[in-house]
Parts: sequence; structure tokens; C-alpha cells
Amino acid sequence: MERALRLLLERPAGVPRELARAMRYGVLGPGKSLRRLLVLAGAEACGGSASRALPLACAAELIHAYSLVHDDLPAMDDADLRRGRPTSHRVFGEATAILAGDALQTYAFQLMADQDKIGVSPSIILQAIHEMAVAVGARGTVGGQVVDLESEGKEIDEKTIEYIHTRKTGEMIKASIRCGALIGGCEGEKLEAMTRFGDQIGLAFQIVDDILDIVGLEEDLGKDIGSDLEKKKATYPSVLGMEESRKTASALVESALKQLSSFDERAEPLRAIAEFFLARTN
Ligand code: GRG
Repeated sequence: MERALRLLLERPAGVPRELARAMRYGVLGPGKSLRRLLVLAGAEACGGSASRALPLACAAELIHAYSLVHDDLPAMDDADLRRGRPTSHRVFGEATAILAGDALQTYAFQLMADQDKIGVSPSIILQAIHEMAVAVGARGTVGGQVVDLESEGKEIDEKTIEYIHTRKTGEMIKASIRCGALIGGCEGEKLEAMTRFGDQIGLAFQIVDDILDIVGLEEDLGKDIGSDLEKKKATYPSVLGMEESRKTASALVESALKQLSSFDERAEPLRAIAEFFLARTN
């Protein structure tokens, strides 16, 4: 996976040097690699091959990296640290960081459209592209981010925080799993079970993220902690309290694991990722 990403991000002909450097910096840092693992694990759980899902896994990682680069910008979170290193705009300047994010996103869709490498039918590839585009577009990540920014400093209710987290984080996680599952040949009842699994672990992931912003360690997380409180951000702990947030995340993961009951041992990596979502400290 790492090798595939490095190869993809070696300076392709015609790409300006600084842009290529900023794209590599955004993607190849010490992240947890969860989106790409979800694509591969989703494919394997359905009996598909991880190698066929590789281009989509790389694409998910590029989109994720783009969202982090843009999320850190002064107009958004104005963060100095990401993955234990200075954020992209601190290293390359704001304009290059924005453009590197843009280029990573379009590159991701270019990879997803490479039918020769993926080797499944064009209709499945089209469906995966469509799902990923919706998940990270105005109805998904971007919309969630907008409502998140609008909610800073305001009192919000549980419905609104669930909306923000589902859109901002959950949709992309669910789409990564579904894209892998689609490439793995999953359909019908099993695909629906995967979808419920994705919905539930997606929301759990962001609730745990909120909790870690309060109780996590800066050296584990590789970013500034307490930034949600400082910016008066809407979070699960601020709406439901810490204890209730923990219970909600744990109930979501427990329910998610039940959705996979009809899957055999090939779904073990997916189950392990769900458990990690709850236990993680970074
Ligand atoms: C790029 C789709 C897109 C939208 C642009 C900036 C923005 C609009 C949306 C913000 C989306 C965002 C950054 C949500 C937070 C999700 C989150 C908790 C990310 C951290 O994920 P980890 O912990 O990161 O998996 P690592 O570093 O491990 O890869």
C-alpha cells in the first residue's frame, strides 16, 4: 500500500516540483491509514481480492489527505500540527497547500476511473465513483464541515451534532467500506449489512475523536489537543457529556459488529478495525 502510494506520488511528468512535494507531504505522513484499510478489508470481507481494490484504496487515502490539508487551513481549523509535523500550509504556504489538496482530490477520481487496473465491470466502477463523490461532496464531508463551522460557539442539540459527524466523517468512512465491498462483488442483503456497519463505525469514529481531543495525549495524537474546546466547537462531549459519549460510541461499535454476523473469517480485519476505532488513543 505504502509502495503503491509512493509510486503514484513520485513526480509525474508535467507536475510542478513544489506541487508534487506538497502532495507527497500531505499523503505520506505517519497517519493511521484507516480509509485505505477499510477499502481493502471491505473487499476481502466479501471474498474479493485486495489487489483489485488497491487503486480505490489509494484514492480513498488521497481524498482523506486532501480533507486534512484543507481542514488545517487558517480559514478552517488554523492548525499548526498534523501527524506530529507542521501542517502543509505552514511548510508550503497557503496557496500551494490549497492547490495540493485540490490536485489530490482530482487525482483520486482519476485513479478510481482506471478500469484496466481495477479489472471489474465499468458499471461497478461507476457506482463506486458516484458513491465516493456524493460522500465527500456538498451532501457529505463538505456539507458537514460547513455546518460544523457554522455551529462554532453555538448551543446545538444531539440531532445537529449527529448530522455534522455523520456528514463530516461518517460518509467517507462508509463510502470507503462500500467501495471495497462493491469491488469485492458484494450485493443485496450483504451490501446493506456493510452499509449499516459503515454508518455505525463512521459515527463512532468521530465521537471517539471528540473524546480524544479532551483526554488524549498530544504526543499520541500528533496534533494540538483541546482545540475543540478552544474554538467552542460542537462535539459529542459538549452536547451529551463525556460518559454518555463513551457509551454511545461503544454501543455503536457493538451494533456494527452484529451487522457482520453473516460474514465469515474473511471479515476479521474489518471487525478488528471496528474494535480499534473504539480503543484507539491516536
Ligand atoms: C476533502 C471531502 C473534503 C472536504 C473538504 C476540510 C473539509 C472540507 C472537511 C473536513 C473533514 C475532516 C477533516 C473531518 C475530520 C475527520 C477526522 C477525524 C480526521 C482524522 O482522521 P484520522 O484520525 O487521521 O484517521 P490520520 O492522520 O490517522 O490519517
